[in-house]
Amino acid sequence: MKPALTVPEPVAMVGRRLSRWREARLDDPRHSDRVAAILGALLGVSFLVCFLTGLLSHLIQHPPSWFSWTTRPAGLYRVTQGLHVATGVATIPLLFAKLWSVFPRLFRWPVADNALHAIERLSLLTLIGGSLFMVTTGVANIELWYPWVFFFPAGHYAVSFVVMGSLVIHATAKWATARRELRRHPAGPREPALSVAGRRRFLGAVGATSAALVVATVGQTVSPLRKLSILAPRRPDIGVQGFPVNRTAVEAGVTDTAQDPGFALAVETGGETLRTFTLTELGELPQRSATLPISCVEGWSTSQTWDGVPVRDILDRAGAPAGRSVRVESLEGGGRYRSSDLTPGQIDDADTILAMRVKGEQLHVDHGFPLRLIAPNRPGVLQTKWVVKLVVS
Ligand SMILES: Nc1nc2c(c(=O)[nH]1)N[C@H]1C(S)=C(S)[C@@H](COP(=O)(O)O)O[C@H]1N2
Ligand SMILES: [Mo]
Repeated sequence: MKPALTVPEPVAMVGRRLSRWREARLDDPRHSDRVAAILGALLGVSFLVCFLTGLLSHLIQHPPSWFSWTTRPAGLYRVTQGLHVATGVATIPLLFAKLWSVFPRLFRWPVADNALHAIERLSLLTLIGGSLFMVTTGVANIELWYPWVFFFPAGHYAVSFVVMGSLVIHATAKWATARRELRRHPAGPREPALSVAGRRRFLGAVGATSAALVVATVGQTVSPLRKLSILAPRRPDIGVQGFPVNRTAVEAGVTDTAQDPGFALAVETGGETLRTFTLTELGELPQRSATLPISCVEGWSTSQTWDGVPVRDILDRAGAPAGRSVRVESLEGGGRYRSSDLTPGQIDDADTILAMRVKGEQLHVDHGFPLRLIAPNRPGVLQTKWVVKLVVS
């Protein structure tokens, strides 16, 4: 076929040499079409699960008008976000194995056969670059390390679309070859027994690395595996009152205000205070006990038994109009997580409470004393601590 591009002879010569080097590599079973196809299929599944669970998490935290998130099952978000982090972690060895396996293929001559082929090859740049960006920022976030100038969720979210777009182009281009490779008999006539063994050893090692990484992190949310969770920074059973704290009262600058004896919760609407409740008054209202998880977007979670007053009852007693959404505000002066919103549907769930106690003890100030919002099926970032105000819209 005629090359699409004409280039000076010295460049073409280097190109041809690289091409020969590549052909020699491709005889190795670890660089074969079959390995590329198997790793590609596994990556396709892990990317898709990771993307969909991530998209869901984004929609729950920034709901557009057409989206509303249910309160039941109470632990659903814990599962979807656990899957998001676990598939992301499992992707890392698969991704590096795939890059290593197909590396010789990047050097082909001519670089592209036609314009369409050139676009497909260019999309590899955004696919590879974007994927590396996703796993690096994701891991840094799980490990509580934020060396970035940009806001992590916004960057991570935006680049996920670049990656998925490039992945669609790549999967379309490779579909026929991958299908053929995945369908043919594993030890087909074209492959000597030795290469089958080499290929299997390679894939086995990659799979084992993925599994080991998942086991070493998933204990942050799957409690029975917590002792194996050596790569996760938090264990669900370690922290004040026996569970983790992300942001302490000192960090949030609320140590004094949270422990002020004159503390009172206010219910407001349209800039007007409908009613205030002292802690004694709240303690005298009918209490509700609920066993609910905190499910942090970073992949750790912990289930606890909380006691407090349903938000619905507080609003009713304040004479607030029903069917409105409510902004829950913290004593914390600034910070991204100083408030969160409740929809009418979420307020109607009797387990949406302002908790004063956990495990039968008074809440520790690091866990949100005097009041913390806890509600079913909600990302941790929306379980506002040190609640001082309910603003009815
Ligand atoms: N006011 C306030 N509430 C907050 C936060 C915060 O930074 N400020 N952090 C949130 C996050 S990210 C999580 S996961 C849960 C649990 O965090 P904790 O471990 O700090 O209690 O509380 C949420 N509530
Ligand atoms: Mo969180």
